[in-house]
Amino acid sequence: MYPDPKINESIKKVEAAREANMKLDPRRMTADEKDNLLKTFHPDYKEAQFTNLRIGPNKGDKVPMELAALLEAKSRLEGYSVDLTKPHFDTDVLIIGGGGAGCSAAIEADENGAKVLMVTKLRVGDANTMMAEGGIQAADKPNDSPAQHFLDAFGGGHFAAQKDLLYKLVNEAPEAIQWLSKLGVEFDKAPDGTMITTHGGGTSRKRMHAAKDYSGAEIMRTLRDEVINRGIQVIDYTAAVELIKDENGHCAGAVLMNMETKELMVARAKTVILATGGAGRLHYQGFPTSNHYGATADGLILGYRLGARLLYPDTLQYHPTGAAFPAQIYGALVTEKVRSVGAMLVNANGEVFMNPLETRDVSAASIIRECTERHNGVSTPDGYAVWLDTPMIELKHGEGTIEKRIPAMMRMFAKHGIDIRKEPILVYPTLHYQNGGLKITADGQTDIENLYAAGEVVGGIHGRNRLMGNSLLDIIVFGRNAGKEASEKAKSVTVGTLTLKHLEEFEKERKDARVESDKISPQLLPDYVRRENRGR
Ligand code: MEZ
Repeated sequence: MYPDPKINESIKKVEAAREANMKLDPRRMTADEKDNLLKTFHPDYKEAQFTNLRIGPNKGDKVPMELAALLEAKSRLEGYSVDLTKPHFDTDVLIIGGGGAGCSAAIEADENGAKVLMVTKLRVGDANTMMAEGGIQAADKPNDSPAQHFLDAFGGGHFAAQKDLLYKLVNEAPEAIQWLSKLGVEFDKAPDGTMITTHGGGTSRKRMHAAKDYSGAEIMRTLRDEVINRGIQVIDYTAAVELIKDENGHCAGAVLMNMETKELMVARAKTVILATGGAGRLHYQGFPTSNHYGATADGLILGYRLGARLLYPDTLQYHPTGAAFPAQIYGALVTEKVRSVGAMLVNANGEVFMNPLETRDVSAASIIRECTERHNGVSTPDGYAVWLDTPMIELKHGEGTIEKRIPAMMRMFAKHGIDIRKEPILVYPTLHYQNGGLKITADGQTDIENLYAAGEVVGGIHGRNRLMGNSLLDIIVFGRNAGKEASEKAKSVTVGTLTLKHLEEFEKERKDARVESDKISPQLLPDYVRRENRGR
């Protein structure tokens, strides 16, 4: 039930047009139409929202203003003297981050016989992986191939993906699904035992494997259990606040901070894996986010200060369908699977204005155009939105489909009195994913020797736009890869004398570039303090 009479008037138009709309097969946009749409309406093209970095390995490059402020900020360690001579922890592989990539890395490093320490600023499993809904891609059906998967992802990412990384992603995908299945992930299956697969935006074959619409939670649950069952050492509520080098300039550990007591500790490690996830909680351009509470770009800051380059830090993903009503779930993910199983995007007049399975950047820009330039959005208490006509799903596929295929969506809206089987839902783009991040080689190593990275903190695997289901895939493929490579490398590493000299060099660079801000980073937690209450 929607309380607002104007919203209900619009619903009547959606209902009146539903039958005719269901027969439509809206054409895909041409490449030129997409380019023009993106340039005019996608947030990545709002030049005033970006700035050029003044310091560090990406000096001169364009990044979102909020990220620049953190990349150019002071170290949290300024004013502290940290004794590096008596480390509190000594390990082969230090993993920073307890999400899907971190856990996959930990499992493989443990499997390879390494001593592993995982630290996480919240709890293991508190991560964007847990929030992923619609599925994970893998070309493992007879009508599909990794080559086809590559073409879809390369085109969807505007031909900017690092080819060697994307090649690895798609070729190792079928094995990743097998690995997860063996660990205990319950993927949706047909009565004959074959995996049920669906389309996502920009896929030419049905290759999305899902566990209903809580695929990420199912994967995260399984990985977390495996980490715990193996007895891998995990320290919760402990953030990395700086990386440490040794006298050879190699990464050799991290300074850790207990999130509650603020106590500082030193972890010495032969190799380090950054698996800190994304940045949605920086709320670029004021967008709401579908991200987990901890998504504050910490890994980008830690790696950058050590001297690791970023790739495509100017490109973000706005998921086309964030919940736009009610306010309690504003920005929460409404999985793309809702469109995969048959719902169409419809404007305030009940008109279908785009093919529902365009790629994400194109879909988001198209919704923004509908609400801004074309004035065809539904007015909501928080702005504008379009309809996702969910009742179409059961009209197309029969009663019970919604409960069976997208039960989490049904529950999320039911809590607020909206029955998505009978009523459409209001959606608007929400900040969902960071396409850019730390540059890595195919063995998972950053520019800094012995510093590896995996998961959303990495840039370049997907180019300038990621397809649905390739992120759950990348945390598994590249998480495992980093765990294997870092643990293998650790066998031949002798750590030299630990140093934080790079922080002095960074501070000097700040001064020389006249960076005057007093901001400190990594941020660690979102900044939700009301401005008017500051200082009270
Ligand atoms: O890959 C994703 O971001 C994903 C599966 C999201 C979704 O729409 O469910």
